[in-house]
Amino acid sequence: MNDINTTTRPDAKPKIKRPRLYKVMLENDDFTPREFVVHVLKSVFRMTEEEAYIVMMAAHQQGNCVVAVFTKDIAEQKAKDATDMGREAGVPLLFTTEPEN
Ligand code: TYC
Repeated sequence: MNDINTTTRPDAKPKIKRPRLYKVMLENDDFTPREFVVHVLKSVFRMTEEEAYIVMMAAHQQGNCVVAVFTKDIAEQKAKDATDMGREAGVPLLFTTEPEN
């Protein structure tokens, strides 16, 4: 089977689909200091201080907040790296992933 179906069927639909995207969610907790959450968001998700503060406060007030959206592998790696920074600092900071729609 040829990989580009338009070679033999010029009117065929292209078969390349966008990968499913995954949200990285920041979960609130009662123990992690606000400044530490901001530090992790800046470090792992390359946010500015202002962006990180807004996301941290949204999670603090709502219970959780979407941090960013990535392909599955990147979302899972970033959620792990960010959660590990909390664990290494002895706080229960948690980032999770979930498919978008
Ligand atoms: N709720 C924490 C506090 O009051 C701060 C915090 C915000 C922790 C967001 C986690 O995802 C979080 N110290």
